[in-house]
Amino acid sequence: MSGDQIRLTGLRARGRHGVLPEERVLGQEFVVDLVLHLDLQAAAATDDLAATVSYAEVAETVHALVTGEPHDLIEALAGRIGARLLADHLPLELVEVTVHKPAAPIAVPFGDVSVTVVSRRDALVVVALGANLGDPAQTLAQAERRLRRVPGLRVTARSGLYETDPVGGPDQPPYLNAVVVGRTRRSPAALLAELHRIEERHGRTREVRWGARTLDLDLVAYQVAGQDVVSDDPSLTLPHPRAHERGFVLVPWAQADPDAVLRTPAGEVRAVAQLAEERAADGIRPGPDWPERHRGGPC
Ligand code: PH2
Ligand code: MG
Ligand code: MG
Repeated sequence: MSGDQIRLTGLRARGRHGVLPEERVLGQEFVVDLVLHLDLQAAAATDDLAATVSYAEVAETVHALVTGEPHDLIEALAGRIGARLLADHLPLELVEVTVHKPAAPIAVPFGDVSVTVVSRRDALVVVALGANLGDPAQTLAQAERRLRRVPGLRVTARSGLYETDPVGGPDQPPYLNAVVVGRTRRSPAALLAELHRIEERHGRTREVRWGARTLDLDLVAYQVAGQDVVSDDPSLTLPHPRAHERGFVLVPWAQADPDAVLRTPAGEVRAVAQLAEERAADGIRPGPDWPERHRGGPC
């Protein structure tokens, strides 16, 4: 974790949480403290609210949950708050929610009682790799190793390498394509920045649209609890707006994750394996094996 955090403490509201019937009727004060873990480097550098999470919005969400539907346990309230904050605010990676119940029905004198529940994001992420300049097999293998080293990303599967006819753009050599699937606590924006860093390390410059490139890493899908996160942000459209029609993404993706689903731009949720089958004839051929790690030196 980056170590960056936003702390919001002493949020007070009346609620009716508790096991005893009188707690449901009368209500009492609850106090919430939050530690929100997220990468704040972009917000610190750009002074842009869109790069972080608004603590005012967070406070309103928490207030609504404390004053809303009652739970028996403050553990349940804390867990609910954590889950809602992660769902509503993509930059959040981990949330520590402490709920205090200073007027709890305890028969002996006490100072305070509180619980802390830690909720982590665990999104499914799909990255498409492509290259058609230099030594594409070595490049993709090295990119895949670099993906494995991205903090907060756990690679769970990779496809084989596929040789594919170029789609769109100027006249250019065939591509090697592959797909890597993983789980992550990082936000889509933070992951995209990591992908750009890996592209840059391979000499990638952003020039001709759909033109030849040493390495292209696309964030194709980011799914939470089995559902695609949808983003219309022009710097990161999710799911990738053309993934559903690109054989060079669908065929390797279906191989890496035969149960994958994808929300199309029309809003339909489709099985990736089925979409892949419809595109399998679009100039997609099994490519070479993944190269072994190059150890260098004479043999
Ligand atoms: N990427 C493109 C454009 N066209 N064609 C193939 N076969 N493979 C690619 O990865 C690819 C493409 C833009 O990123
Ligand atoms: Mg691309
Ligand atoms: Mg790209």
